Amino acid sequence: MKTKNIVTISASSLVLMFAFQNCHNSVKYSEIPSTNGALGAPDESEGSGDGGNGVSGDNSALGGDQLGESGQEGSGSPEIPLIPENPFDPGPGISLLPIDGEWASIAYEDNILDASAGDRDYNDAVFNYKISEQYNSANQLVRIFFEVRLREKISSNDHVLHLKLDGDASAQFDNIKQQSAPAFNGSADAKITYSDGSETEIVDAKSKDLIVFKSTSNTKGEISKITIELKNPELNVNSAVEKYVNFLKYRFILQNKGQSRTGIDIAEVNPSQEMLSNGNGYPFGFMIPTDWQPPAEHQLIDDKYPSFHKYREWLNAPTYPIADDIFKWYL
Ligand SMILES: [Ca+2]
Ligand SMILES: [Ca+2]
Repeated sequence: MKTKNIVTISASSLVLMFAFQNCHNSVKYSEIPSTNGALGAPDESEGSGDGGNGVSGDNSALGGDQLGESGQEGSGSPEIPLIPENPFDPGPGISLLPIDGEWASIAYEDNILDASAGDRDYNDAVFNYKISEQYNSANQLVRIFFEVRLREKISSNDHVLHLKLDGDASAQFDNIKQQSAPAFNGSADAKITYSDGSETEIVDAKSKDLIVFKSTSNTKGEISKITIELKNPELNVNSAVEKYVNFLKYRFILQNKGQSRTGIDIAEVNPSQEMLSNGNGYPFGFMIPTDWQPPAEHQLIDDKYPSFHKYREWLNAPTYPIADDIFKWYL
């Protein structure tokens, strides 16, 4: 059973918009101005798991709002169909990452063969992304939508961005042994639509290599869209529709084309030493739940974000519960 941690931030005009918990009990969240709160503020009582019926009703209404808004106005969430194609979901609920109309980000330092993690400007490849999970009326996950945008690329290297759904990238990348939870149970088909209009359809996509970006050269600003159609919704039942997507299920891996047998995970999904530099403990990639502004070329991230060291130190020696400010270094 999933649970959510909701952390109230004192002395702040911002409202906590999403929170989640992974198997290590770490919590990461985003603060979005309350005026932007299309979903409304989370209820602190939510997530205890003992109020399933009430929470379900609440999310039904939520899903309807999101469908209408995004379907008619294209307000930014991935392409949630206004009339669901699945005959079993007349009143679907939607879980989002981050909130409707916003972007989250993943940022990479692209030379993982450099044990010191290079110049640590984390602008080598930066992507925005958003995820929607669509649930049917039985709270079964039926469809997942992604939009991924290349936000920045300041590197002489070219890259491929991969998405792995089964939590195991070890067959493709020699440096990745760490496994993570699969994105869903059962099988699914996928369709990827690239900015040039071309499409790739992938049958039984769960264990396959989904190429989200074929190249980061001259593709800044381009958007790839991915649709995952689950074949076994009955194996993916939540006690209630989650308001917030757990991004840890979706493993985006950057490949430096010049280092084809190595991959770079974000540290949240792969918290092992595989993704921390040997000399100083900097991660090679991380997630930010906002549209993040990376440092300038060759600017050390600590110079632009002086609190980054708190996050880095935590990655190198995780302790629980996590102090509130650890994941707020980017604000
Ligand atoms: Ca760099
Ligand atoms: Ca750079």
